[in-house]
Amino acid sequence: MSTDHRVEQARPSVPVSGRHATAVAHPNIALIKYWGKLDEQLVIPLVDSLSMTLDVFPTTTTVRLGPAIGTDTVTLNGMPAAGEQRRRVIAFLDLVRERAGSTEAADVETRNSVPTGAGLASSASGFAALAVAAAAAYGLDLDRTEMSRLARRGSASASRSLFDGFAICHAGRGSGDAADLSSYAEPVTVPEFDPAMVVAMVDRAPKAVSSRAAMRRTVETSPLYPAWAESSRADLAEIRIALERGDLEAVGEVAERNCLGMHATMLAARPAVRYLSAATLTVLDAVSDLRKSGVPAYATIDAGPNVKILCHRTDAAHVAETIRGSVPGLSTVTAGRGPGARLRPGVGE
Ligand code: 2P0
Repeated sequence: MSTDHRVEQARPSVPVSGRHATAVAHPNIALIKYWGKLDEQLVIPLVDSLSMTLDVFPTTTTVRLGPAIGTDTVTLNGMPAAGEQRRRVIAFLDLVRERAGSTEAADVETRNSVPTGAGLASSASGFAALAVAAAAAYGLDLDRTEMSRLARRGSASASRSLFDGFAICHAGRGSGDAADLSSYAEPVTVPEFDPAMVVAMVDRAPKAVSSRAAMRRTVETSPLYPAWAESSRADLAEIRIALERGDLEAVGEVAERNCLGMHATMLAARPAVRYLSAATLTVLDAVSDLRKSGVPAYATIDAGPNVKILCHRTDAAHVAETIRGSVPGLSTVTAGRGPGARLRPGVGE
């Protein structure tokens, strides 16, 4: 991937006046997980991660500026945002304003089509959309690498939602500005690899422990964390080779073990962080049974009980039906590889 190409991707695709802009971003699901921070303040991961951006559950965010807006307002799905959600959005706007040399307040309106905070990557699509919309509204002209660094400051996983299909987010090295510069996302170009991801909606409720608090506790107290972080490096090297070969079975095996290892680190934290529910384990059994019956299907689970199952597109309907049959009332959504965050054409002119 040449630098030129990344720069070209980065330019806003529509003229922007700097007064308001709307962006759309999709969640991404990590096949090699990010868990643990080198720097809490700058939101810098301790480990590399690799993800697939989905083509479902978009977040749409509009950022408006203007003399009539005296103070920042944040609306999420039509309701005023409060508490930590509001604080994180305003902190992000402050960062954009500082870079743009602006003191103007903003009106931020976000619509998530996925349950917020349920381990379905709403913060990834949320901060990717906010980064693209806020940068355009405040007139920041960033290339995709810079934009991914900016989105990372909202939520590290958001840096990966800037890109179509597969993306890697680099862990930080060093400290301060050097660490900030070293941690960004970039695309992993694998045009031949086009799997399905079946999302099993085990529970739509927001998680009891935020991923931010959970990863802090894991790094600080889990004796298993260093071993997982080390093994994750080997997993990343292996999955990149498997992706290039378009080998779904090898990709799935590495992704599943990387995820289960991450959850093992959390279970060993003190006190334990457990996102896996009884229904999660039932779905894992169903995925294992699918494999025994000759269907390649592999699970990955984030900071919540929901399970995402990687499989061939041609098997997706069968996989989804089998998974729905494993837990009463469970619904599924089948995703493919999706687009990176973009300004919505025709808005912001
Ligand atoms: C990931 N997760 O790689 C991992 C796997 C959840 C499990 O990124 O603190 O919301 O805002 O950087 O990005 C969830 O953490 O955390 C996450 P912050 P984020 O997708």
